[in-house]
Amino acid sequence: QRPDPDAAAPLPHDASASRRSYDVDALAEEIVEKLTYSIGKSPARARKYDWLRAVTLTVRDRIIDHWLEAEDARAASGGKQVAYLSMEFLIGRLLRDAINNLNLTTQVAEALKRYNVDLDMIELLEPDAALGNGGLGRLAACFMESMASVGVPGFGYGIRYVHGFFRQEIADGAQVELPENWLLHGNPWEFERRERSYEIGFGGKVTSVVGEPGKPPRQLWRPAERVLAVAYDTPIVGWRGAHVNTLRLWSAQALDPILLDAFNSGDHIGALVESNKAEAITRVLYPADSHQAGQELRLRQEFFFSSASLQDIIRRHLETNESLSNLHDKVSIQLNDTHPAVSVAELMRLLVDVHGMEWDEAWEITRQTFSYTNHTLLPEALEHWPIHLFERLLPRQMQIIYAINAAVIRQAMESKGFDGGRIAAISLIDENNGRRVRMGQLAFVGSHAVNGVSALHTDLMKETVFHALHELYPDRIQNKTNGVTPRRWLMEANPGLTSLLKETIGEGFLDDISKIRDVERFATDAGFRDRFAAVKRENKARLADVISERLAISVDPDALFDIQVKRIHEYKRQFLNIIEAVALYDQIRSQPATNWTPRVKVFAGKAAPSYLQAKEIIHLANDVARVINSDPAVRDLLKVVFIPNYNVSLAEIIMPAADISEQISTAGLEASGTGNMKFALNGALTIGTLDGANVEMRDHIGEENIFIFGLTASEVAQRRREGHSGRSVIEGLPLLRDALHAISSGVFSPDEPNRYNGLVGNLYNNDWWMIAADFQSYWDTQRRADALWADPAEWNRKAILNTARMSWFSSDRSIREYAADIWRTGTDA
Ligand code: NBY
Repeated sequence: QRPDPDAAAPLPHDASASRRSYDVDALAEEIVEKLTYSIGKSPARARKYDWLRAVTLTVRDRIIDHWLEAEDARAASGGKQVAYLSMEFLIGRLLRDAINNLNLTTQVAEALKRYNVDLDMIELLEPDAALGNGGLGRLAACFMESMASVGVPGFGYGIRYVHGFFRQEIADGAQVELPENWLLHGNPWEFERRERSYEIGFGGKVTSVVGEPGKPPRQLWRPAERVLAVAYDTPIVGWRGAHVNTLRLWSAQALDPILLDAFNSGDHIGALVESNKAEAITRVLYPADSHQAGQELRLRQEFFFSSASLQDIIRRHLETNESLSNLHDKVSIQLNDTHPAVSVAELMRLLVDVHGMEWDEAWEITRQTFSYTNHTLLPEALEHWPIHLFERLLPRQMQIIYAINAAVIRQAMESKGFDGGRIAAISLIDENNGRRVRMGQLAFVGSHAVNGVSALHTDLMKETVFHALHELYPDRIQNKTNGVTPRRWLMEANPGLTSLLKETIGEGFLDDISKIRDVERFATDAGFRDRFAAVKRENKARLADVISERLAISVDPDALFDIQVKRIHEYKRQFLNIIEAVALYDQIRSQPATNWTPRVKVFAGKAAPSYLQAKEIIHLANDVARVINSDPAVRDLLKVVFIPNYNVSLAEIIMPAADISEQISTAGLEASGTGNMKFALNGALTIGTLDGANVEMRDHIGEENIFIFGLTASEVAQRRREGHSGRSVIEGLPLLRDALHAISSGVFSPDEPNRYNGLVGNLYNNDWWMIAADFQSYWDTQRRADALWADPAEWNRKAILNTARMSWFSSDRSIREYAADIWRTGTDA
């Protein structure tokens, strides 16, 4: 028998001996070495993708040095670590991020130039890692980068989907979903860790085993099905290479890849059934961001990655600790929404059933270890699973949930005198809708801290969804306003602005983004304002090129770029924006003599494939675009553009190119928003409602530098209570009425005049999202923006103040707050 290489004591890592050089000669030499010996191509024969791979491997080596050091330092210190459990990590491309954070941009570009290869071109070949739907997944990616930058030792745990978020095409105006295939050319960033694999069970039975005298019987779960979770690790490097954390994604494999008995007896297909079923678990990302899929495969995904991550956390803990009784001192597990909430029950099972801990101690440790972030209050998005499905798939976890529920209810009755309605409100079981497990309640009671993602959202959590639980545990809910990483969303996405800032205020803001505020005093400096405007103009020209290449529509970079990019949802109100475009179109045609501001309205975003209204909104945007863009009467004063396949890489081009950022959700419904932050940091002025983080942005930027309109969250709630309907509003507003009439009478859909009857009818009949209610206020605010646009000095002054005052919305700040208030781990600063 050969020795097991993993069983050997780890060799000490001598950093200085293996540290790779950062100079251009060494880089150039090594890129060719990778090309030759890792890829098997000579520079003369290498194709673009070969260069990408060679550069990636060369950069990766430099990260690995830091990575191994970080691992050693971490193991030696025995300090507390964070495990960020998220079903989604919407990373995008990694090469530019890695090169930038290692400060290697000029050297790598120079090295490649020696072979006549352009770094910018190479970077564009990398596929986006689109392992997420939208804001929630992108937040997880920003948080990973910020943890590595501020020095929180963190592990991200998630799923290695073979197919990420679908690719969107627009055919005849409508969304078409195509499979995404990011692993097609292999993934040079990941390391398969065979030695880190765990068995995950499903189904089967639970039996009671009589224990020692005086001890309760032990429960033994015998799953009917078992699959293997195999780890794939990706290093995430922080700013200036200071720290490298690990993103560990799980892939599902069958324990027996082939059933030999079946195969040998001639059943070649049947021999593969099991492996197909196992591998299906990590095959594809669910593309819905606002309603629960409710399918068995989804629950399998949730349990699969939760159990694998917990088993891994426990194994790592026991490598350096005697027992699990100090688990909560050594690890903090953050649940990114309720998708990993089954972890609460699974950790209890592992502690009690597998590691023999007493229930009460296990419960204390579980609660001290977990914390939970809520990202939505929309009722249709709250996760709940039918009991029969849960019980069939996870029988032991179901028992544990009942036991937790009984204990929580008992405590609520004894300590706070809860009864009837309030017991029903806190119960982990929803008895009203065919008995379901409520994952929000489970995550809440299993955590020591629960947070919302903006101040307003956190207040609303206390008042609405978690009202009763907040009464029971008044200290548990806290706020952690979201943030975005300034490395990706300023330095990498907007190199022009970054250089201008460096020249103007020095390089300090690169290490400490709060120093960006120093640029405030240049807001009134005409010379600086012109240079700031010139950078914006260049970024707009770059976006105009993309629009021209992809859509063959020409737009003028000197027009006002008014941009709304995000998932398509009724509550985000892209419809309101489109109606405004139609109303403006009417006005331009009927009042040709007015001095209209030339505008380009840009839309992008994906609809969940089963969300029909959202798909109609996409169709409408495309129909309206086609008609307006081809009407000579508009004389290029208005263009409407829907850019297909919105993703992280496209966002990096769009965010720096906006003059206006549309953040117009129905107040009370957007938990935070993060696109709002990316736009404002890059000097766009926001038109927004008092929703999510817009409220705090107004406080930081100053109310005179942001366009706020519309009903507040409490006014929306009030109107809904009163039974608001759109009809009377619409009938009193000819501008709105005529625009809606145009839409519903087929002006934009002559091939199918009734196409938008449903969409428009909803506004008349109930106007749930307050589109009619907010229309006039929105219209007026857009015209105020037009007026300001006529004064470029004033517009640019405000834009500069936006950039100068957005630093608080860095995800570094968010992460420091999590580290201090929830995780109680250290940071560098
Ligand atoms: O999380 C978003 C919020 O809408 C946004 O306001 C916030 O800024 C952001 C980060 O906190 N929520 C979100 O993106 N949600 C999802 O993507 C999502 C994905 C899957 C499911 C539900 C929601 N699901 O149930 O499968």
